[in-house]
Amino acid sequence: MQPYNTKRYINIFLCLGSNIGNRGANLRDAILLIEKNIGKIAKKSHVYETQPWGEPNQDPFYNQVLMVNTTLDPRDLLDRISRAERELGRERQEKWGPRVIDIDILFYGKRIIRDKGLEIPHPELHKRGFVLAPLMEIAPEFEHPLLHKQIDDLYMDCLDESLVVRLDY
Ligand code: PH2
Ligand code: MG
Ligand code: MG
Repeated sequence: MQPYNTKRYINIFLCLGSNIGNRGANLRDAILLIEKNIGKIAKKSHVYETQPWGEPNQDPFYNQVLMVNTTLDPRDLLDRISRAERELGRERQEKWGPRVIDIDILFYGKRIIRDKGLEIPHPELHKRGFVLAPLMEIAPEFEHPLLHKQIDDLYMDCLDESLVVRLDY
C-alpha cells in the first residue's frame, strides 16, 4: 500500500529577468505561471533594477530571485520553464541579448547536473551581481554545492561592479 503522498519536494532557486516592455508586469506574469505550473513560491526577493551584464548595449534589466518548492524533475522543470517563457512572448535566444522574460535555474536542491542544455548550478551565477544580490536576500547561508561557499561569501568575493539597485517591491 502506498502512503497518500510519495512525491518528493525539492527547493529550487530561479532567477527572473526582463529588459523589454513592461518589466515589472513581465516578472509578475512569470510568477503567476510559475505558481500555476511549477510549484509553490516559498521565498521571493525584492525586484532589482540592474545594469546589463555581458552585453552592455541594451536596456537595464529588472531581476528577481525565487525559492520554489517543486516535485518536478530537472528535465520537466526545464520544459515547463521554456513553455512559460514562450507563453510570455520570449522569442530570440541570442546569448546575453535583450529579452521579454528569462527564467534561469540557479540551483535544484544540492544536485549537480552537467548535461547539454541543462547545467545546474547555473555556471555563471557566482560572477553576477544581479543574481547574488537578490539571492543574498533570501538564502545567504545556502551553500553552493560545487564551490562549497555560502551565498554571502560568494557575494562578498564577487568582482562584478555593475549597478544593482533594489526597488521598493
Ligand atoms: N541576463 C542575461 C545577460 N545579462 N544582465 C542583467 N543585468 N540581468 C540579466 O538577467 C541578464 C543580464 C542573459 O540571460
Ligand atoms: Mg539568463
Ligand atoms: Mg535563460
